[in-house]
Amino acid sequence: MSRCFDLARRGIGHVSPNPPVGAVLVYQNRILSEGFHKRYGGPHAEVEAVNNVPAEKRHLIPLSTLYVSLEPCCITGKTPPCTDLIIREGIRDVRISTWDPNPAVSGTGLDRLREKGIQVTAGILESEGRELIRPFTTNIVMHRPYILLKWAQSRFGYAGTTGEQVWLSEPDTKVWSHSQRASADAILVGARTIETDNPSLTVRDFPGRSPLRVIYDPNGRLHTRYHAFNDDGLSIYYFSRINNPSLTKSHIKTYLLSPDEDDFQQILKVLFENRIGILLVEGGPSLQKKIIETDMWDESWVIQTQHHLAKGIAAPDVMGRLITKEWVGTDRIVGIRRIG
Ligand code: AOF
Ligand code: ZN
Repeated sequence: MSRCFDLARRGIGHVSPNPPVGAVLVYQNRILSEGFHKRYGGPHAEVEAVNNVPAEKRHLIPLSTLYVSLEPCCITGKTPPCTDLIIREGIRDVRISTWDPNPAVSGTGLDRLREKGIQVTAGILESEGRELIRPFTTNIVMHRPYILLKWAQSRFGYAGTTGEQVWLSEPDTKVWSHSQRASADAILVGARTIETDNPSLTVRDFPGRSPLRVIYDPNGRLHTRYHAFNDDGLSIYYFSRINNPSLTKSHIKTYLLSPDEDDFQQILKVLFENRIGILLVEGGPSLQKKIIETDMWDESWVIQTQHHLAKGIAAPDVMGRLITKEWVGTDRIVGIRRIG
């Protein structure tokens, strides 16, 4: 099962808003084949594992045990049900980590297998299996993207100064930041961050795809000369309360925010409808503080630097459960999860 998790992780950054899933076929305590869900809309892990069995060993499939990190699906989505494949291949022993939170599958996938007399074992390394699909579970249950907040702060808790870019973290931390960008489907920043930092919001220092860019400019101040609006083939979603004529470009999708509903809620709704499973909010501090106040976040990643900045804009303050602490040079990166 641990191997299934390792395989599943290779899909992170490519499968959302589907869950990352890994599968291993084992014959007489040896791995016969492996597979993982590689891209959204692509074959599921079980299909990959079965397809990866060499032709001369296909007769061993019915004698093998299938390990999967997630309950096999029993629905026709973009791909056919994995339960049908398992039954067709004559596999008699299926072991999973955790059930699928998708209400269309949840428990029914396992029932389908059991009805056919297949031996099913569930709950292997379950907490790790559940952890792996956490963003997917939030998407399915809460009908919104999984929300990550990230900021850097000085040793005195300041995030920057008004109207002027201050680089707080170590150069090596940029690699970590870009790896985090690569695992998100979209990245959101407010207008002030665009004006102050003029970020590109792409993944450059890490191998991976760049997320879709989401720009929140309630008062319609921005223009297309900022890097974030570059036409580099990636979608850009622009949210504003007013129509901004300087941003009418074919590669920019503009959404007018209604005064009747909270701006962030409206943004989340549009993003979720557009299959954004993981949203990274990189700034600025006032947008992040607002999000924290409304409790609409899942994880905060704080880069605690040694920078001496002692005035300016206070970094957000967040309460939650500490999940990780890691060092990049003299920067300490702290991951905090919202409780509840
Ligand atoms: C599995 N194995 O590797 C994954 C599963 O649209 P589809 O056909 O890709 O189906 C998506 C649903 O399938 C998704 O919502 C989740 O319930 C399940 N994901 N299931 O058996 C896999 N990725
Ligand atoms: Zn499936």
